Amino acid sequence: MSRFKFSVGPWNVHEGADSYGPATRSTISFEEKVKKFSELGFSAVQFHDDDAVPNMNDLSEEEIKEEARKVKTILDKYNMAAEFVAPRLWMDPHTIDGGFMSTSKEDREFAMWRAYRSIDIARELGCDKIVLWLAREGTLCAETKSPVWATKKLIEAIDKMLDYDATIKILIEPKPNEPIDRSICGTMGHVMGVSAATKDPSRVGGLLESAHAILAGLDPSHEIGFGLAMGKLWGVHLNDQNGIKFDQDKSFGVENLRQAFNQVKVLLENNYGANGEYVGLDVKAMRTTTDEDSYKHLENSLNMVYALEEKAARFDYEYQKKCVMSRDFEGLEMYVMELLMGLK
Ligand code: XUL
Ligand code: MN
Repeated sequence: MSRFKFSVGPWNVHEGADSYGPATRSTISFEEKVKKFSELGFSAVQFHDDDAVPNMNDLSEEEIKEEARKVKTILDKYNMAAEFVAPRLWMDPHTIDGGFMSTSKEDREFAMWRAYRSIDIARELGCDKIVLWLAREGTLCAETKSPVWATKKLIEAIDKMLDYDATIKILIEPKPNEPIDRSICGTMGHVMGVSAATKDPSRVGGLLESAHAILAGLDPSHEIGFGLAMGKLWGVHLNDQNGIKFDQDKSFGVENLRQAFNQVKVLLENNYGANGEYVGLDVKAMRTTTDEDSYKHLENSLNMVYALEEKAARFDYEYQKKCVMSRDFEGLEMYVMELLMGLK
């Protein structure tokens, strides 16, 4: 039995299209995905605003809420919660140069409209978390905007969201790059700095994705640990990433087992989930994956977490203490490797 509750987004079961090629799998309906997620052992769904309400730009505020209520009915049918809503600002023609930090005032206003609507949708779905993955919020051409101005615009935008709803929580999901060149809020440290600068830091925290930390050249378990130490790790996206290249969203633990083990270990040691936080799996199937295997990467990732929870439960803290006292770090390192290889 896992100590965690798991969540997943509809985008984690996708058709396989990427920048270099078209789809390789057929489309699965939202309801079918939710049904399968629940069968696999997930207890919550994550949403972008337009995952819940497609074509929302064409709808009135009331119509958007009405559509969201229909989605809530589907969630209820399968006994699934909604974890968060994230405004998908990077796909829209209004946000070609970013959203909250766009150089266009009109586009910044559009970004706020989507943020407010995301809060409305979250409320209809019964959740109090908004995730900001700040895609396109930065510079492609460094001289186009001041990083000082852009950082302040982000803080301003978050303050407006906090004003709009007195109990909503904002989780920034930091990423150092992709699809833009230089981002404004690249690590958990940045997230904590931005949080502290808002009008209510107690409602602004972070969601750490393993791959994003790796893209920043950092160890995800330390990013997780930093967020936990600040009491502000309110979500995680576990996955894996083979080095500093394009965003891969690989199944959890398949590239770096020791790093994956340490993520699970630090979450367990700090009782992550005690306040209702979920372990999200932001993983994507490979393009070569067939229709029949559309969910295999999710099953594999769940099984990796379960297996690593078992390994963490068997971790010998007495031996660890002994090794640390005698500075036998070589011994401790080999112990971890043997534990992970099944030799212990
Ligand atoms: C992008 C990413 C997103 C966010 C949600 O790298 O991780 O899927 O998790 O917007
Ligand atoms: Mn993510």
